[in-house]
Amino acid sequence: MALLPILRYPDRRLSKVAKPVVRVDDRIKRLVADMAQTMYDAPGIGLAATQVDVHEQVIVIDISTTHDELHVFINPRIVHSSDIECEAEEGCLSVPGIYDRVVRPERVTVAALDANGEQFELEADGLLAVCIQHEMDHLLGTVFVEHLSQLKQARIKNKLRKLERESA
Ligand code: K1U
Ligand code: ZN
Repeated sequence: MALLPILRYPDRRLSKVAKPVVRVDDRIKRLVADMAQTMYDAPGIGLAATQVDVHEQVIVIDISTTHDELHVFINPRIVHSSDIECEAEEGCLSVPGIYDRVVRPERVTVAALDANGEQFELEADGLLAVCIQHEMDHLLGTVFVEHLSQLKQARIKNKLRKLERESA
């Protein structure tokens, strides 16, 4: 297994749209294992392949505190979203140190392939639903800060550029 470098917003590669996985083969299984290790190491509760510069539809999520409830979603599709929405605080490993509130459907049902290429469906609410939608946005080339106002986005970009200059 390997730790993969995570792209930082506003890297333009975060805007790429991921392609469907054609076959869940050894390459994809290795990618899943590396993404899980990278997520746990960060630490985070989710990671999309886009964030590690792989533009294929792969997501890993584990919202447990024990790191033993890994969800793998390959070629995920939202098959149902609730009309009721809720606002929750989000963070992102590609936007370190920035947290803000985003409004999304409260409950989603997602259909996907698992790490063995088997089809499954999962109904989620709470943090898992937020995280699934956040990671699926990454596969479409959207970072959560793009749900915020233009003013907030400009402030976040300035803050991250300043931090990058200071650490260079
Ligand atoms: O970068 C990512 O997409 C991962 C992101 C997932 C996420 C978090 C919160 C709301 C929506 C999506 C993170 O994991 S940010 C880090 C984080 O939230 C966290 C880190 C350690 C322990 C618990 C949470
Ligand atoms: Zn993210």
